[in-house]
Amino acid sequence: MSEGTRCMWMRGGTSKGGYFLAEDLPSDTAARDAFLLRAMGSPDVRQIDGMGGADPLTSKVAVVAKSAREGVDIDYLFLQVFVDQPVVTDAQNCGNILAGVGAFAIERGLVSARNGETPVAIYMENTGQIAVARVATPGGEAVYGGDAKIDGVPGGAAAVPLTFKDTAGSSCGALLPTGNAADVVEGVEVTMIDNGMPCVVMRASAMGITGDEAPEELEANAALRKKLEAIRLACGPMMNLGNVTDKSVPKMTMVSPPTSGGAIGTRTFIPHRCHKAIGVLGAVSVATACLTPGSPAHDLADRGTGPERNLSVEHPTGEMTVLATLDQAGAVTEAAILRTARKLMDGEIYA
Ligand code: NQM
Repeated sequence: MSEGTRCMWMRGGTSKGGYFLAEDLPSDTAARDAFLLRAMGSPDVRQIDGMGGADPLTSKVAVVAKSAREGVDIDYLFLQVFVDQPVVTDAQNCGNILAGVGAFAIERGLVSARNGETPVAIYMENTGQIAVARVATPGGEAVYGGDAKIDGVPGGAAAVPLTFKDTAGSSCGALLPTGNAADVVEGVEVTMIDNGMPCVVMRASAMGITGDEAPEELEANAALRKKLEAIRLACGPMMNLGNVTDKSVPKMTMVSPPTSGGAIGTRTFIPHRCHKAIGVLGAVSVATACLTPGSPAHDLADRGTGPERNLSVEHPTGEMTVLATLDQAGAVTEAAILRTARKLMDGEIYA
């Protein structure tokens, strides 16, 4: 029998995936990626021969190691394992899977927990930036149960507040990689923006939809998908991302007026499936577009006032609130988001 590899399966926010210590995975990238494809059961739309859930949101991996960086506890590399293609990519970050990383590091003994709550400083290798996750640790142990609720996940769990600083230009080199708040691409006005996640933001009305449609209806709209992909492929090089044909960025967010008392309505393709909610850093980038004068999102959004803004980003299964801190010039300097996470399985995987 082949040997198993130690891993933990966790829900992080509205995503789910395998959490590994870097030392438990092959150090050679090609061997690691081949292993992860087998572990998830990719490429196969059903991922029947692996752990993946046949959705990009459940085909994710966190690779975690103790950090040698000053003031940082752990290093976190996010890997997206494509469902239907033999591709494993580190070209994007993931703020949802991030929500489980602190507890995982405590469980594996990389971080000593305090009694009460433990702040874990996490270096996000994909983008070279730092996030802080506050993990509930009563009695010095990571706990998952609690009353915090996030839309897109049934029931309650322990709160995991996440704080991001200085995420502008994480992958594109600048918050607005073209230097403009708005450009016209394929005849559609868009904002190309990166405040932690490269996103193309456009009005739903400009794409011929209301923005209230269910993800399944949008995925069944072949004309919409074709138009979105044409815009995405054109935006990739303009965002310093190169040819994005086989990349999971940029994300494509169509915005509309809020319908449930929030700041903005969203429907996001990530990039070929419609997200049932919205990504964490995706929401931070879209909220930042709402705060950027000249963006097609700006005038649609209920933006509030003052140096601290609570921007409720509506999505197909509810909302995600981005708490944005602005400097005097109106630039977003810090963003905080509430997530939860849950340990589902700890054991060995055979791949
Ligand atoms: O934007 C999905 C998710 C994500 C990414 C995606 C994420 C983020 O919901 O930080 O969390 O956009 O591929 O997990």
